[in-house]
Amino acid sequence: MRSGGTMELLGAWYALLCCLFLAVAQAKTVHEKWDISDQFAYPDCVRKLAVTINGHTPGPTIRAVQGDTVVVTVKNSLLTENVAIHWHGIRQIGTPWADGTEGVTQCPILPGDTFVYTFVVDRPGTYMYHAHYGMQRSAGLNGMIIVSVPPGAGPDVAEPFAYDGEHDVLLNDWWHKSTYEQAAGLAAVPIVWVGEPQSLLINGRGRFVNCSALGLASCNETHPECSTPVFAVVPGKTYRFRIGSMTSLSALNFEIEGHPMTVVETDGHYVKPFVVKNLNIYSGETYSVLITADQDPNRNYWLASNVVSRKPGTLTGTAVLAYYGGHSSPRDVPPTTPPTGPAWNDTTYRINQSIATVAHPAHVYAPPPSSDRTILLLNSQNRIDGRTKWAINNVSFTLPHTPYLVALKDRLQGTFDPRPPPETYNHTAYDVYGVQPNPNATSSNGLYRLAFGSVVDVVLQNANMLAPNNSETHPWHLHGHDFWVLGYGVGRFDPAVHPATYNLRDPILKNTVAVHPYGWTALRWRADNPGVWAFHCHIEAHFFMGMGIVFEEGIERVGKLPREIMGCGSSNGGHH
Ligand SMILES: *[C@@H]1O[C@H](CO)[C@@H](O)[C@H](O)[C@H]1NC(C)=O
Ligand SMILES: *[C@@H]1O[C@H](CO)[C@@H](O)[C@H](O)[C@H]1NC(C)=O
Ligand SMILES: *[C@@H]1O[C@H](CO)[C@@H](O)[C@H](O)[C@H]1NC(C)=O
Ligand SMILES: *[C@@H]1O[C@H](CO)[C@@H](O)[C@H](O)[C@H]1NC(C)=O
Ligand SMILES: *[C@@H]1O[C@H](CO)[C@@H](O)[C@H](O)[C@H]1NC(C)=O
Ligand SMILES: *[C@@H]1O[C@H](CO)[C@@H](O)[C@H](O)[C@H]1NC(C)=O
Ligand SMILES: *[C@@H]1O[C@H](CO)[C@@H](O)[C@H](O)[C@H]1NC(C)=O
Ligand SMILES: *[C@@H]1O[C@H](CO)[C@@H](O)[C@H](O)[C@H]1NC(C)=O
Ligand SMILES: [Cu+2]
Repeated sequence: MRSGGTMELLGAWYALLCCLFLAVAQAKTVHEKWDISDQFAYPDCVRKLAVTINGHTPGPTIRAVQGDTVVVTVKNSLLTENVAIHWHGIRQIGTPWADGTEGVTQCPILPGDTFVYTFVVDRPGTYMYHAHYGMQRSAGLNGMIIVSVPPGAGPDVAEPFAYDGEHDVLLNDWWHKSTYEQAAGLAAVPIVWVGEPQSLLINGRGRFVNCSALGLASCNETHPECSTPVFAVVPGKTYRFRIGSMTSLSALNFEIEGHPMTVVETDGHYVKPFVVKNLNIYSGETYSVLITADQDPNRNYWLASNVVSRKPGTLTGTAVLAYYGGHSSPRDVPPTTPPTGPAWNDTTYRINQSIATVAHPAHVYAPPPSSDRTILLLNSQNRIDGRTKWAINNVSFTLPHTPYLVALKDRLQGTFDPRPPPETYNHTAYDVYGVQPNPNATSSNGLYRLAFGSVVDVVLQNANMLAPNNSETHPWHLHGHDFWVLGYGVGRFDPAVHPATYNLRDPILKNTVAVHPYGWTALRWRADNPGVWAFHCHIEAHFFMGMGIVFEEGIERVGKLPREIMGCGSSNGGHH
């Protein structure tokens, strides 16, 4: 559902109709046919070339029921650019080749080629999809995946909350420079940083200040693609807002003016409900919140998206919550100024929300009480040959030309660095608050190999950047798994002390988690999904600069690889 004009016309009963429809429909296979092309778009009223799906950015919302098979036929109609699409939050159990991660699980889809992604959505929840090739996600190739609970589901699956209607909110940030210009700048000596976004988008719409007053020739403030999204509510009803963040850079704070939100789901897992005035959401995360339309129905209210964790240089992204049945019209601009969110640098406020996010009491999946292996991952900003990079334990990640999945399964030699990364990195000597005397690092495409079925703990350790007194938030995303979030801490992680503070009682399962400034975040999961899985910072520029690693597990259990994922590097796909 793309909100905006459609919502205005269809009114509040749309959501009810939609839920009725889902309860009746029991499709076993959901087919999507996508044509990927460059199109001029006006997401913030300024014309820009965007990578679109069937002409749109964001792309269509995929709606399925738990257990359905989703088949997406992707035709790459870009003239000169490759494509790969990742299904963010879908674990791809039994289909590791459908993960859509270029260089890890597949070769890119070449211009003119068609590739079919087939996978099962095995869990209800709120998920997303996006390009996983170069910095293509930033160019607009993204959207939502909504998997609903099958009718008559048992208590282990059924939602432990009720609502009358639903709205979907995809948050994003947006730049006017092309992704090529951004990528070239990031790789330049000295670096040309992408800078703060020009606009913040809600369901693909925003507003770049007052661009016509600025005299921008490419500005069209009456273009329908940048009309303000409107979310309709009926007084007294309770709504589920499914919120996802696809930002390339920004950590966001989302608020619905005057309507406290009860957090009930994140990344497909039910949360022990807690109430917030506004919600911090990091790139790659999804949340469901409930609000009740219990305010004065004779006016409208703002939805607001604000940058946190970085000093904001972008106007608040806005949309309108429109009450039906009162004296207001969906087009009425709220009489107030949009909420500005919490102080951008109030890290404690954001850590509080992270800590409050635990499993719903009726949906606790207890983690194994101990792990077989602990991997400490130091996140640092470094230099290599004068270029600014991000490194993990002093190694900056580069993608190989042959996808690991093919290289490992088909035992292709010499396609990546066979030396495993230095996993027993000595953190004791590293001052996480200081500027490093020697910022040089190395780069590698070596990967971590996990014993199949073993339990692994990963502790992500944040640190100071190249500049003094500066540490950012990094949202880390794991492919192929959900992990238990065992704990957060500030300062240097001490393996002799901090594991005793882990939450082993009711930790939330997630696929994306924040590593707060100067802090650490501890995760645990079982390496039981045969395949090769990327684990990386979800900030597009950071992954581009090397902030990621790759895990292999159970490669010998992976079924026969489809030839379609091959054809690059040493993987010739049978074209002898
Ligand atoms: C809108 O444009 C005017 C004239 O160029 C400028 O003075 C004003 O600061 C702009 N407003 C914003 C919010 O940028
Ligand atoms: C702005 O976009 C609308 C809708 O496409 C179009 O009708 C109008 O002519 C455009 N205005 C300008 C100044 O280009
Ligand atoms: C946040 O930044 C403001 C300036 O933008 C500063 O005055 C304030 O002390 C900072 N607060 C914290 C908690 O660092
Ligand atoms: C964080 O939570 C603690 C305990 O609930 C509370 O006392 C404190 O005020 C909160 N801090 C912020 C900045 O929200
Ligand atoms: C860091 O690397 C640069 C080359 O990029 C070299 O000139 C410099 O000496 C190195 N610094 C140290 C401390 O090794
Ligand atoms: C780690 O570094 C510290 C400080 O330099 C040193 O005392 C300690 O022996 C090192 N530990 C290992 C396992 O090398
Ligand atoms: C990182 O690697 C570089 C290059 O090998 C080395 O000069 C530097 O000392 C290492 N830094 C740390 C903190 O281990
Ligand atoms: C960094 O912070 C420390 C302690 O908070 C302060 O003494 C120092 O002046 C700061 N340095 C810069 C460059 O801001
Ligand atoms: Cu990052």
